[in-house]
Amino acid sequence: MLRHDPQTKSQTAPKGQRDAAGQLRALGWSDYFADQTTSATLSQTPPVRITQVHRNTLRIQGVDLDTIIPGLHGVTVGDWLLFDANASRNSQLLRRKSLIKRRAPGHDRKEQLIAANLDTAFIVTSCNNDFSLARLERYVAMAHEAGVTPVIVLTKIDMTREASAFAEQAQSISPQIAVVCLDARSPEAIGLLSPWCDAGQTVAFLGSSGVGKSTLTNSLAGNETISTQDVRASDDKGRHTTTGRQLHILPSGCAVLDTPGMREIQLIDVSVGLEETFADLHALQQNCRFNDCAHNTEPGCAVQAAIASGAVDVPRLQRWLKLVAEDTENTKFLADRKRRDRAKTKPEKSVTKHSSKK
Ligand SMILES: Nc1nc2c(ncn2[C@@H]2O[C@H](COP(=O)(O)OP(=O)(O)OP(=O)(O)O)[C@@H](O)[C@H]2O)c(=O)[nH]1
Ligand SMILES: [Mg+2]
Ligand SMILES: [Zn+2]
Repeated sequence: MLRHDPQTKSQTAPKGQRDAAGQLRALGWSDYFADQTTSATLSQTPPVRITQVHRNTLRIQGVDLDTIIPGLHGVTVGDWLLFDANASRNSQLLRRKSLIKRRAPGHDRKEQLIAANLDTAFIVTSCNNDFSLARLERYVAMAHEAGVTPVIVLTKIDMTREASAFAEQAQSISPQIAVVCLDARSPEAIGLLSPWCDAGQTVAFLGSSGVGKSTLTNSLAGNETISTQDVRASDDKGRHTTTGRQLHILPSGCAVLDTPGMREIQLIDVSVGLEETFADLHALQQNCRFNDCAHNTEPGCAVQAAIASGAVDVPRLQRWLKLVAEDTENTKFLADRKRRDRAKTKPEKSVTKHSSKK
């Protein structure tokens, strides 16, 4: 089994093997994935990570391997496959450590997988017109639901005198979430993000267009290979410069996902993430007299009592109720559609999910 054990490896492993372990670790391989495999499986189907997803193809990277293969259904950037070089469709998807998804834009409310196996989501916004507490809360709920650590990154502090006011607002979402303020172009940015960027970690930059996600990726990579573009001066909106998701494997051994600015993040399947993001309101709700209390005019409503005492921030309550309603509706719609589709058609062949040791 290709387990990660740096000390034993560096003392006992032959050079070739050590290099292989080092390469895998830089791609984000860890015991979590190794424990799903055996030496026999690994020798026939080596682990590869999906580092780019295109319409009909995937880019995969592994030990001494960096290639393009035909697309597979049901996978996303960051996924690990046990790669079958003879028939890539037979590759097996390793169980994910985390998965971030949203409701895709458009009327059919499909689920869109954004990224798998992230450790940290840097939720990026700028200290300007892009800043929106409601949007930050959406991202935080998505990250919590996925089991990914959310970190709020406020960029463009060099263009405002109000950085600390923006930071204070962002911190109001939860005292547990780290809020980092920086100039994405400055060398200091690397140090400020370094607590989350150790070797073997996978981090992603998420946020609207123009907030500095690619600039930060370039800063971490130590070069300027990814294109960036000025935002519109009139309203601070970006120009959707990055168009695809790409996992960059840095020489330091951290995997960094740069993503295109998302115009809309509709929540789906994030009830647990919302409970965690709005833990205070969720706890209060437990004390309402009725289980289905709408926190409106019902007698014995603990939330209304807290509003009366000044303990609850009313706009925050309104945002929470809106997100819970949206999540419930999208999740129900998708579940109903999946049920209808299952009744109508045979499922499309998708990559095999690898769930047990062989
Ligand atoms: N002054 C200043 N400019 C910044 C900062 N961060 C980003 N920029 C600039 O903002 C513009 C947009 O940055 P990008 O990195 O392209 O933004 P993005 O989030 O990748 O945008 P999309 O790829 O469109 O999603 C570029 O001109 C950057 O140089 C910052 O902290 N301070
Ligand atoms: Mg970009
Ligand atoms: Zn209530």
